[in-house]
Amino acid sequence: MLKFYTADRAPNPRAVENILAIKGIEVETISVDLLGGENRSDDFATVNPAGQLPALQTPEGQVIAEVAAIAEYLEELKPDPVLVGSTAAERAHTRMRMRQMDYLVLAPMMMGYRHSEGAAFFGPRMRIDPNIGATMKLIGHDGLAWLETQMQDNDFICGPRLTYVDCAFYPLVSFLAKVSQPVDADLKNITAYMARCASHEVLGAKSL
Ligand SMILES: N[C@@H](CCC(=O)N[C@@H](CS)C(=O)NCC(=O)O)C(=O)O
Repeated sequence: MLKFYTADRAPNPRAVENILAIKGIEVETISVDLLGGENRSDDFATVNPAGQLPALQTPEGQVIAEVAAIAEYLEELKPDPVLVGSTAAERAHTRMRMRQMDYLVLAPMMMGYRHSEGAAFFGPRMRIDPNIGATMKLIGHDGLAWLETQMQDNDFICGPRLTYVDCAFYPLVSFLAKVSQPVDADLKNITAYMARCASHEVLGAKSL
């Protein structure tokens, strides 16, 4: 059976939880104490040397980290319902959007949080510089403003299709909205999209 290393109320693990629930894949769940720093322990480094969650261990013993890599693996394991794409073009579109979200929105917003409100928590875990928090937030906001232009008439980030990009984007942006960077109400398409995800039976099932 797959082993899923996760933590309660953590947005990146929640992305994989969403994918597992939508695809109906059963896993053995192993809870890691993220707040207490268990994910940064020597013991956990033998599971995921990057020291982060989520991580998924295959029945053969390989550990896969990174939401996008886990999503692609799960899609090959159980293609239905489709969360990457049914054609080469759809799959390319999903991968393009995930890279764009990571680079333009999610990483800068996360850095904005870590280097400001999250500085005391993350300080012992990684290099923190309070001088860059505000700029990272602005860069993340610029990314969201660009995404706004791409969301006109689109239900989801890849247009009409719900994909793993939504499974990852929604928990991270709603967590960051709560603790650090609320989504600007002027971003009407994104505001409507966030409400759509909140009412989705899986994505909106548990809050962070
Ligand atoms: N790019 C990674 C991000 C993983 C990540 O940032 N995980 C957070 C939990 S939401 C974490 O482990 N934070 C605790 C830490 O870094 O010590 C992915 O896609 O999985």
